[in-house]
Amino acid sequence: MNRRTTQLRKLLNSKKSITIVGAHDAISAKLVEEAGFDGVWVSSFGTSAAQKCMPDANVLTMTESLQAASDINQAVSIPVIADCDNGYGNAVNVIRVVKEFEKAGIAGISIEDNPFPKRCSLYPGDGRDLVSIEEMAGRIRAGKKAQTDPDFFIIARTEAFIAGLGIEEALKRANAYADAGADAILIHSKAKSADEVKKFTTMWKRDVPLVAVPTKYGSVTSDELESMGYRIIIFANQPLRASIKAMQETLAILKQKRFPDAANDKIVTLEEVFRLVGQKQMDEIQKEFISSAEEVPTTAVILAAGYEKDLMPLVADRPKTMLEIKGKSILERQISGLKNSGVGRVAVVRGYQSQKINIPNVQYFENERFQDTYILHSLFCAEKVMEGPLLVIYGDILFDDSIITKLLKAQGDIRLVVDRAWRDHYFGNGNGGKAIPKGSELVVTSSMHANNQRFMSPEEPDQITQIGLQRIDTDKATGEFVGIAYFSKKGVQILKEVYHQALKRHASGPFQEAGSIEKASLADIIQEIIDLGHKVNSVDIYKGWLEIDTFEDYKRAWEKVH
Ligand code: SPV
Ligand code: MG
Repeated sequence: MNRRTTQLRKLLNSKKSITIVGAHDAISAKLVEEAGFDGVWVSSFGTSAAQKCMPDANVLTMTESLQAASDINQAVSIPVIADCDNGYGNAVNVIRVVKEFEKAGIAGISIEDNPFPKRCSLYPGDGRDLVSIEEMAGRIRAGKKAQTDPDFFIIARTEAFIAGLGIEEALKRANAYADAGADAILIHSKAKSADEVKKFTTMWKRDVPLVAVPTKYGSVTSDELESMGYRIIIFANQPLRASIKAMQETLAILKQKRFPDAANDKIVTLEEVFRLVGQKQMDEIQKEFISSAEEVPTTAVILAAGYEKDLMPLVADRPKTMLEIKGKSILERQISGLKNSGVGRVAVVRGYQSQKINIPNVQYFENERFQDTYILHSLFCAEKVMEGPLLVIYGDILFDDSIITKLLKAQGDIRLVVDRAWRDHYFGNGNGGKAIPKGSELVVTSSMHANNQRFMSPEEPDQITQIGLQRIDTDKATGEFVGIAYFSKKGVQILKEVYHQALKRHASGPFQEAGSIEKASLADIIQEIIDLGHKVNSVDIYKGWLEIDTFEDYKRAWEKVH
């Protein structure tokens, strides 16, 4: 594993100097990384301001600072150096700091010789008391002893110049901290020019690297500091100040103009935020690991508009979907099965005896022309709720809940439930020669022989190449579409596009096997979708469903259902 500590060491060994930039939160750290800097400085000035809107004076606890540093560390892959102020106390505190920050994967920390609580080095006011050299050296020794990763990097920072103690004191302190084991010495200065920090380098005779923070003497370049001998250069707070300015300007525009778009040229697009936070990667994770992620808000549209005279007098006073089997209608059974399988919303398209369908918590659509139209037209009466993921279910079938679970878990943007046992059902077990009911929709799939033997692995989704009845030679058919279909978001888009194109192209004349588009079945549009080159997958079942087309079917349902 490439530890950030080791990364930092390697970087320092490979370059004359590195420039790291202050971040105040995770997203600013990400921007520092994207801008191409060598590392991130977790500025106590920045995190105090941005996270808590508080002064930089040890007001934030060690735990809060650790949390900020850890968030920042996780947002980037470059090394992070955390500004740990004075170590939040004495050597005892520093030991805990080292353990915690090391555990969080931070590459290194900086500890300064301010007392606790500290006061930001840049705040107005001359002079300050520092802790004794021995006290600070003790913090560094304790920290170095506490680290378990040999590459963990501890910067000792002296505030000798900030306190107005002069170069002799600065050198004395720097030497003592180097002796204590510091990996680098930060010479802080708030002089208006770089002369002070430059002078220091001329008197520094050791090979312990030096660190500079050119905030107040900000006209000096990294290259100039490097040539003076500085190895780590920290631009400590410019991103924080940039964001404050940008927010102030944007807010002023919003206040004045009173509409959000007025600020558009001052702000990044939403897509830029999506990109920075890794929305695409999240979607990929969902696709890879959460098989049902897309299905969470699935809508089911149940098609129950039709009138079938073959079922008279059973359907004299109610639509077929309201036929009761052992005290519960087909529709009630369907809805409870769908809810059990996690389907979020159920819509029913009504037509014949519409007023008889009134189950609560269901959204209703009317196919007022149910007598002149067929299933496809009914489906598009519910177009408003067809956004995907979508289940389309015929209102006259009974099915095991497990079929829906299997369908939702399967692959592909368009999936049809196909009964592979259809041949047995119509021709086997002494049923030989029984006619295939006229509404049956048979399918041919790419990987099945007519004898129902697969020649592809069962894990591969099997594709439907043909669906219908007239066009399919019963000898070639490999299954029967049971009247349950699934469309992903993309699948719904395809369905809608193909349907609306077909409405225009086939305004008159036949459409697939149907006499007209208005009389088209779901199978007709599916065939059109296949003909246009889209994939439609078969989700195989072996029985587990019943269609109520005749009085015989209804009787059988009574026998089978409990
Ligand atoms: C910080 O960025 O928090 C620093 C540098 O410690 S300074 O603000 O200059 O003290
Ligand atoms: Mg600080």
